[in-house]
Amino acid sequence: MKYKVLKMLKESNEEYVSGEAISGLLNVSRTAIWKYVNELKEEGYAIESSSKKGYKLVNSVDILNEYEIGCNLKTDIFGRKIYCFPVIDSTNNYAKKLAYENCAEGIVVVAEKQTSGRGRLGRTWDSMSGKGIWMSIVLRPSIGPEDVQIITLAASVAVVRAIASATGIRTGIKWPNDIVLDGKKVCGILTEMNSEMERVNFIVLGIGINVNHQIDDFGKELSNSAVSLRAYAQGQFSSFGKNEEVPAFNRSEIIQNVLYELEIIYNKIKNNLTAEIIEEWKKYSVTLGKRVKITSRREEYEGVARDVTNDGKLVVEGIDGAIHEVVSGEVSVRGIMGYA
Ligand code: BTX
Repeated sequence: MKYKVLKMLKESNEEYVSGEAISGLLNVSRTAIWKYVNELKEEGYAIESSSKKGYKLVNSVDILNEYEIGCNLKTDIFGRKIYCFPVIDSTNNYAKKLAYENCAEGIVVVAEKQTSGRGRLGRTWDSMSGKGIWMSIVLRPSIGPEDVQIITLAASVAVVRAIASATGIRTGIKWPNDIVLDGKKVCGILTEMNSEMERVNFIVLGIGINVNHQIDDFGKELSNSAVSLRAYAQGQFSSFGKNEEVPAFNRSEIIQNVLYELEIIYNKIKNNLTAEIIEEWKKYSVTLGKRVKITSRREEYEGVARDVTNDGKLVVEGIDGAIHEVVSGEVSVRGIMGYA
């Protein structure tokens, strides 16, 4: 009901709407409307109240909730049910819980802040409040566990496209799961699965995008390796030092675009069009052709990243000339000359 009130206020285009009109249309008391308006204010909406004229929504620049994400969503399945939290341990954990409870494919979990955001291989993901997109989506593809790698690569292509269409910023992909800008990480993707020998039960696709951070928001540890879309747009990392003020990006709009692009690319996977996805992935790659160091539990070697197979493995030519096909699950890849 709260969001029905919000919808009416938005539709009035910054004109006052009387409490009477809202309560008449929604069939609830004026006291209840007053309560909903207060809840909306707590979520960050600027709503002016006048005892004579009613309520007026002044602005709502970058607020994350089910309504903002859902209202312009162009998908059929992805994000049709959205859970939004002000704080959560990890959106991947909650999405996994829903998946175990048999939730439908395409359910999305979003949080303003994560207290235990996770990266790959036990690493942590810094997920400060109100600045980024910390989201997870439940997938139930009919593929075998050996084919899951393609999901991560496809998701990176979708994120690159979504960021470009929402903000105009062109990002690159570092195999397997990072989206980068000027050699710094702007987004990480964590694909976790639950499977049997032959088939995948579900996948939780976690996506973390740094959106509106200022350079100082990243602590000492990350200040050289992380970037946000806004900090990049402001030129905070540019050697030209332009440092312009750029308004905050609308995170809901970016999420809508991510879900839209993900659904398109996921349908390609379902229709066995993975070669197309890999072709596009290669266009955005910042890894191919670069010297890399591969570290796994068993071995460590250097070489040149030559190609990506149609099932998403990185083909590395070792310095001894041996060709390796690398699966992302257990390795860390480091660019030797810069961030590849
Ligand atoms: P990753 O293991 O490739 O990257 C983790 C590494 O990246 C960390 O060790 C740190 O050096 C660096 N890092 C940590 N936080 C940030 C940040 N905000 N920006 C840039 N660099 C950072 C990448 O793993 C996968 C991350 C997925 C995050 C999403 S958020 C929603 C979902 N829930 C959850 O718990 N994880 C995923």
